Amino acid sequence: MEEQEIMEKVQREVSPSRWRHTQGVVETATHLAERFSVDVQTCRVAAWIHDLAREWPLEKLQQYAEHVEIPSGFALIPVLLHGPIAAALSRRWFGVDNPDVENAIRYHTTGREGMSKLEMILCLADAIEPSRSYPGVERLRELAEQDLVQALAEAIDATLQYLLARHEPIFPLTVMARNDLWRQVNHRPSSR
Ligand code: DGI
Ligand code: FE
Ligand code: FE
Repeated sequence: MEEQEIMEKVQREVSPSRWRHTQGVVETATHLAERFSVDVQTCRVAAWIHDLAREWPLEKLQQYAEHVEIPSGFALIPVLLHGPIAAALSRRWFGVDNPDVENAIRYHTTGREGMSKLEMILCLADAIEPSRSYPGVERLRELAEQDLVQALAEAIDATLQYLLARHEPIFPLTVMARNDLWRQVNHRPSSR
């Protein structure tokens, strides 16, 4: 399906403010894809679709969840369901046939171990797109120009701090993603 058609279909599923967020994620993901040599068109498609189901009522999410593959444990934290559902719809509604796109959408809220560059870009773009505003986002935007892995590691730390401060449950994949990214940052050959 053409990008234009994907956009129009997604826009029908979300509120105006969520649509502005989605446009921001596409813009930021495009920039990061160019910066870090990932296919721009693939990134844009993943970004358009990522929050398609973000505002669906819980009953609708749970109904769809019965018919699509949901990673283990996601159903315990309902806000995580919109990723795997949008991932499944990327194929069913839009004919996307790309496991990397599906994984990027599926895991965009949590991250996971062994993320591809596309997965990292979507997750980071989601956190730093222009309409996001939270303590530290400016530093993340600057760091994102230099270092995709460290910027995402710090973005996930910020999410974890936010969740801890609110005594929210922490999903284990988020912790595993975080540890994996910091391991990569700390085990890189130094440039000295
Ligand atoms: O869909 P968005 O709002 O653009 O952003 P998102 O998909 O990254 O995150 C949606 C929400 O999920 C956000 O408020 C943070 C929350 N979240 C992310 N990881 C976890 C989590 N919530 C819980 N309880 N546990 C997690 O591990
Ligand atoms: Fe989301
Ligand atoms: Fe989002």
